[in-house]
Amino acid sequence: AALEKERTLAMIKPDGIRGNFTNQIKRVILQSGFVIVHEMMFQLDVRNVTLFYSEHSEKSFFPNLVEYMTSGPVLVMVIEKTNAIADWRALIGPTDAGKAKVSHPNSNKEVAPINFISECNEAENRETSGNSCVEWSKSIRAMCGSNSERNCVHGSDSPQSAAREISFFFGEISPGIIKHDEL
Ligand code: DGI
Repeated sequence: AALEKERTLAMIKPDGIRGNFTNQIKRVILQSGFVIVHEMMFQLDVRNVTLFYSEHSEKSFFPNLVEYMTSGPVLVMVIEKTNAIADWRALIGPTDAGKAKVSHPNSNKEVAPINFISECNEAENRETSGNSCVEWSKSIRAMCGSNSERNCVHGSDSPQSAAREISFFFGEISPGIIKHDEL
């Protein structure tokens, strides 16, 4: 079972698209052993964001989250490899991109692909996933994110959310069309 391939949802959020980080992020994805199974750009609207982030809809930051997520197109990808869900979460780094940047003031540095990081001995500022380890300073959010509000990428956090989020964008809908009533 440990060798079974897994799929997860990866998204480049509007700040990542605007900042021209798409190619760098996709290169890291491929160099880290993922296959990009589907990809599509979407312009989300308020209803899409409210459904996608329904667990946050009562939070004080929700209006900001909606404004951010609707501020431009997003690139949504289904990516696949063994341990994809945890490995992609490790690769993107912490929700608060500001934390990731603490030891990484240069936001344009290259991100290290997950398989190339073999040492990770520090107790803090790192994310481990199985045998893989990503230093936050080399994470994708360190490269292209700003803070906990604008963190440039998304990744499903569990098998349940991966299934829900993949079908949100790619299940039972015509490509490129989000039918609000059916989500
Ligand atoms: O799964 P993550 O994206 O790492 O984190 P999450 O599910 O806790 O939050 C989803 C998004 O909501 C996150 O990427 C940005 C936004 N968010 C989370 N916590 C805060 C936040 N936005 C603001 N302004 N303040 C927060 O504390």
